[in-house]
Amino acid sequence: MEMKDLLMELSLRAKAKIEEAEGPDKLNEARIAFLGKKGELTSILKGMKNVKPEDRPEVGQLVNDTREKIEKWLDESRTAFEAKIREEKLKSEVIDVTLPARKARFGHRHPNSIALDEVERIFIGMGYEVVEGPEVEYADYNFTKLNIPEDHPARDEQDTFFITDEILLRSQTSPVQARKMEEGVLPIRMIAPGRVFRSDEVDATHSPSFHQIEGLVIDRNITFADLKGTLEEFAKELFGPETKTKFRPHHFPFTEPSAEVDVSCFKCGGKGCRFCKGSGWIEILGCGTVHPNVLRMCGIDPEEYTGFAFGVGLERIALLKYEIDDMRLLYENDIRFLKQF
Ligand code: 2U9
Repeated sequence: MEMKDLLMELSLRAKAKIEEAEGPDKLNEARIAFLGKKGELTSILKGMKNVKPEDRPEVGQLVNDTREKIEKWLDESRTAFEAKIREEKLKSEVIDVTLPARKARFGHRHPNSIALDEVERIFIGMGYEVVEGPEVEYADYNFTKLNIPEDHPARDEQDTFFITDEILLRSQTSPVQARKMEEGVLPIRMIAPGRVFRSDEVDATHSPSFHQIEGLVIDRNITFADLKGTLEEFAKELFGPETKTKFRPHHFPFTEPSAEVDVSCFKCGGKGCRFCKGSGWIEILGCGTVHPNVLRMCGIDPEEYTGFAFGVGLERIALLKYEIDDMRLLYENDIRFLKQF
């Protein structure tokens, strides 16, 4: 066959092959078969030596035209496949914006966190700062500086988790206040919330690890009256404006005089109910005027400065506020329980 006819026949076959290709892979096979190094067009070119020299420019041109033609068909077909693939991808990714949205699942705040936020809000409103400190403490800060002497039962290994003779897991957040007093910047108006540890068996009202919020105010001329006014205001904000408070004499090593504070039952208003065990009162915290020994040991002159302090159990507040009857519920983190707050 003449070269011209060979090329014509080749381009017809190439066109048919390209048209029937089902995808980019088949197109590539066609490209290799017709235009590749060992492809048909190359082998036709090898036949150029048999073409008469005067015909070579024309045949050469024809070879080039054929190559360009086949390349053009391949390109067109590849572009069409790409468009088709893009279109299918778009179709598969279509989002129906009219569908109702899936409901997002939110986490829940722990009752302890809600109660702590509430207490912090109240004291920040009265000008207090919130201060935190280490959970691993020196016995010196946890006991000695707080006027708890060597032979005090609170120091007993049965009550406190000792790490060494001098280092322990704090049994109260008071060391945070002792550290603050030692900094020597007065006056002080602070609360110290945090985790504390006591070697207690777990039951409905006890746990080896719980949380306290302690407060401390140090300034000139601070009296028990300031303490009473502050805690009455706190009780009203936390349990409602009708809440009454009762200060019962008590004893703590770090305060003198000391008191325990009861609030009128916010469930029955003080008449007596199951919630307050018929008494009309609920105990919520301990407090007192800071013992002069504590001031002295923390570098403050008790002749010039006085202060008051108080301590509340965070879990106790959470249990009361949400009428939960077992502290263990606060630690189990059962989502069915937490969901309710
Ligand atoms: C300094 C001086 C005095 C902190 C105080 C209480 C009374 C108290 C208990 C309540 C229930 C602890 O959570 S509980 O078990 N606390 O009754 N705490 S006065 O007095 C301080 C603290 C720091 C420097």
